[in-house]
Amino acid sequence: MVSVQNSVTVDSLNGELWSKQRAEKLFTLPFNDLLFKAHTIHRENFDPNEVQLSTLLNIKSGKCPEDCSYCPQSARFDTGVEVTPVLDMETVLESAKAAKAAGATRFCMGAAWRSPKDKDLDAVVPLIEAVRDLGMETCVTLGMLNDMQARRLSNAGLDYYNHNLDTSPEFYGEVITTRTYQDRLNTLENVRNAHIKVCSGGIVGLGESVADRSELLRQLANMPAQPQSVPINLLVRVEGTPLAGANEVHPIDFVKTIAAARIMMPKSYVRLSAGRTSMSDEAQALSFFAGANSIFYGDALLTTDNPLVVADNELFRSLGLNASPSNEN
Ligand code: SAM
Ligand code: DTB
Ligand code: SF4
Repeated sequence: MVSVQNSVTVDSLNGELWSKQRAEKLFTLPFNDLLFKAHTIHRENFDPNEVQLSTLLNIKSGKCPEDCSYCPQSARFDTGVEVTPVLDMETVLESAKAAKAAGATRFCMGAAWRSPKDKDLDAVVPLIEAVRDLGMETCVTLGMLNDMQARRLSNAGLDYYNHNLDTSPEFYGEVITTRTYQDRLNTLENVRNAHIKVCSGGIVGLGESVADRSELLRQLANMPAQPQSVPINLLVRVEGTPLAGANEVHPIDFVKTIAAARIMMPKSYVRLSAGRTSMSDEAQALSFFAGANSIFYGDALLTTDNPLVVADNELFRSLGLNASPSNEN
């Protein structure tokens, strides 16, 4: 007789902090055990057939002073990315309305700034208010924020602020030298204190080890409050950036990272983020099974391509997935 094991020994911790050892252990589990655990936790907390859709718009492109070695928008790398001032209201609203009509519930505006100046916020605040008036959730990612700036965005009614940790504290210095890990944690603290929901995650494929992936997730999971949204990006290897030649990530290793994120942050929306154009439908399906329940939806990310909306709609149809209805997240 075959005995079927219906539980695995690593449990999510109720309110306790994740130790390094316990987090790393997730990555050593047999794949089926890891996925079973992650999917079980996913079902306990979410409708397993629902995916939240966020659409991105780059409202200020290129010429960023930072040296993030993955990023096509850094002024230090020759990537041919367009340089633009902040987009006007009409262009932003047209894009947000199209995103809403296509089924997105959240509109995320990104700007290639190290940190916004107060006059930059003068331009962004009306955009947040106008997108909000369309009945969409708003998210912006503008770089580092001080306490006052976070409060200003909160007063404008901003729902989410995206600011990624990107990788582990140990590996971070290999990727970015122009701002510290602590700078990032400080921004996230300012965002939390201003009662804006936190969207924070990282990138897989920078050349990091499995221990670094585990440590990134541990940093996120052990925050005073776990981020409401956790984007897991697969590196988009852009010609001209120092990481253009980075090694490919095996899809199974990517899915393991999604599963560990689900287990360590049971109630967070885990977003299958950049890099989907290089993923098979099967790898995406496994990611949804492992607990991903949000995507970037729309034909472009910030400067690079995303799967076409028609292709995503077809993928959803074949998997029996539904878009989350508006204002439930
Ligand atoms: N400039 C702001 C900042 O860095 O805080 C906001 C925009 S920045 C482009 C937002 C995030 O996009 C980065 O933190 C990184 O995680 C992700 N990202 C940028 N380039 C990427 C790439 N080539 N592949 C995957 N993710 C990328
Ligand atoms: C996030 O974690 N990923 C998005 C969003 N937050 C801002 C950005 C992905 C950028 C991919 C490269 C590009 O298109 O420039
Ligand atoms: Fe600038 Fe953000 Fe790109 Fe870093 S990730 S170079 S801060 S736009």
